[in-house]
Amino acid sequence: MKKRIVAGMLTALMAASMVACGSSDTATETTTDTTAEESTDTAAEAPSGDKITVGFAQVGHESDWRTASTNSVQDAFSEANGYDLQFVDCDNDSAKQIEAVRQFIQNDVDYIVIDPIVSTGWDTVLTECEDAGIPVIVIDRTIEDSDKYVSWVGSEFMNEGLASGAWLKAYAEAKGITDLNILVIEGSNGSSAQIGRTDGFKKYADAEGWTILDSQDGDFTQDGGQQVMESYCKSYAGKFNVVVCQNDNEAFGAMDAMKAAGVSYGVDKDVILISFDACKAGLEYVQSGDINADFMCYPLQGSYCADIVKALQNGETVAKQTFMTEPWYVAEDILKSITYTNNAGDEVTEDLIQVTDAASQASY
Ligand code: GZL
Repeated sequence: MKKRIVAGMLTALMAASMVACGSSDTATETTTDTTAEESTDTAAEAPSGDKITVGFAQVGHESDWRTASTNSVQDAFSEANGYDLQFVDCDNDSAKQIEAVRQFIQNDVDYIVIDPIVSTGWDTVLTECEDAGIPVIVIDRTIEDSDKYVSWVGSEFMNEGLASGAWLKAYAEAKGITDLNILVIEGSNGSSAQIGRTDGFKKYADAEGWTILDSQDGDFTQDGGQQVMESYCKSYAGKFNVVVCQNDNEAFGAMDAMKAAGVSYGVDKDVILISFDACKAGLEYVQSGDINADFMCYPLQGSYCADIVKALQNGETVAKQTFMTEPWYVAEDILKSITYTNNAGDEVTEDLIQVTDAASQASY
């Protein structure tokens, strides 16, 4: 017998979960680090032995981060754990992603998981999910134009951007660099990761009077990072001393382009190189001094997602938001921590982790 939450119950459940979120301690801050073992207890109690069917509409396959995210969700919703996972790689195509969700509704799945390529355009299809009585869980990126989902698990992207600005300010002061001329390679336009990292970093650039020479979309891919950086090396030759890549794969491409153009990057080189994600290969470049700082975005959200499904199966309310707690990695030990006002308006001091073998090999 399928355990279904009919539309009315789903609405009540969402209202309850929102009420639960009203109290200060339910927006659970989940401590994660690259050595953390994901919870293995993700086996579901499917009623009368039925598999629980889950439809997962994933952004695409653009980066190391995405591969780790996909593997995490597929491992959590495995057949051995009692699930029938319907997986769609939406290839960074928003129309395809909406179509995949509608197909899940047609397939009458028990739950839908979405990592939204972009933050808007969601309310219509989420209303269709609600009308069909299918709970939606959102992971990683955020949806800004609808709250018709029962829970979201992901990162505070604005804080990633703010932390990168706070670090650059402190690092430049420590190195005696006063004139910062910055090139930014953004992530996929309209994604909450791109929006938060851009806006957070720009808050510092505006406050400190830094010059952002250009900021173009590299689509979170290595090819994208390389193409944008090749163009930058021609247009801004000799004029820049900082490159900010909004994920590691863009940084890998940017490094290839700068090397070909004879521009050195990394510790005590022509260009300070900043990245996000802190995947294994990214941290190896931090350890070698090619990337000066890498701001982690934690991708292994599969087990958190499965825990939410288990709670819903048991009729429990779930937190509306679960934030990943993410470390910041650096190549040198000249700074121990950074202090900044985060997106919640709190002044926070966060440690900086100088990358060692242990950290780089433990990452995803
Ligand atoms: C961020 C995630 C981003 C990563 C990129 O949470 O959505 O998309 O930073 C990935 O590597 O492509």
